[in-house]
Amino acid sequence: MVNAIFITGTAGSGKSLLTSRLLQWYRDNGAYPATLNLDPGVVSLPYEPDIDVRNYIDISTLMESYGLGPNGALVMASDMIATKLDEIQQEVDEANPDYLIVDTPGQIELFAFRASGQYFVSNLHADSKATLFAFDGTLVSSPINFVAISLLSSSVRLRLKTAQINVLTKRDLVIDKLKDIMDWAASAHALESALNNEKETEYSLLSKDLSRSMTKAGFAPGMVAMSSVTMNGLVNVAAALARTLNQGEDG
Ligand SMILES: Nc1nc2c(ncn2[C@@H]2O[C@H](COP(=O)(O)OP(=O)(O)OP(=O)(O)O)[C@@H](O)[C@H]2O)c(=O)[nH]1
Ligand SMILES: [Mg+2]
Repeated sequence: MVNAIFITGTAGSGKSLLTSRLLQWYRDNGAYPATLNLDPGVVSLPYEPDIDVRNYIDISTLMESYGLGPNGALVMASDMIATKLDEIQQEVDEANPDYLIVDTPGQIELFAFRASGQYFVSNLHADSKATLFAFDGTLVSSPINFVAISLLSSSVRLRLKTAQINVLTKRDLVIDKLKDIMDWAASAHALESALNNEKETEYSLLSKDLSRSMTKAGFAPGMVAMSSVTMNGLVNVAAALARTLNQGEDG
């Protein structure tokens, strides 16, 4: 039974550290997890990936062979991820983990919004799949920003088409705002009243319209808060994943 968990989120939101924490959490709980690094451009990781796209795609070779700059090479590398699916699938099948934790590229647009990432997520064979979207706690500084990141989360869901869990990362850094943020996530009413108090009327109106549409469309961002430093909330992330992965199985 391979459960694939795709860790997505804005750049620097804590995806890689969360990958390492989930890996440890599953190990500590007697499961057999494995990690897959899908970021061809990453230089160092807080864990030793079991499967690594960098073994198949090398940014510096692409730069030299095609005369590309670092960004061009990164785009090309991202587009090549899909072409390495068979080899990566073979490694996954050989490892046959209970949980395959997939760390995705820092630049979310290179993974979620180009064809390659979507192809990879939908064609990887796994018994159950879920996407975790990391809301960087330090970016959710206002209700308007909260809506803006929720839109990004919704748009990742539209692209990857898997069950999705929204996770507020770095909760240790936003303790003062935590209650507000969790209220916005839990209640459309709380979010609207917070938006009503914003000074930028034009933007708060737009944010309200957008959040209503997301709520209506079932994109309501239920949220789990966690910290990869204190580990507070990690158990809730694992519980949300268990629920979501099980639902995937039934459906
Ligand atoms: N205080 C605190 N810092 C965190 C937490 N999670 C991650 N960080 C820090 O945030 C920075 C980015 O973390 P990463 O795990 O590399 O984030 P990422 O999303 O993988 O980054 P990219 O792949 O480059 O987009 C690092 O300096 C981490 O140590 C957290 O829960 N609390
Ligand atoms: Mg990373």
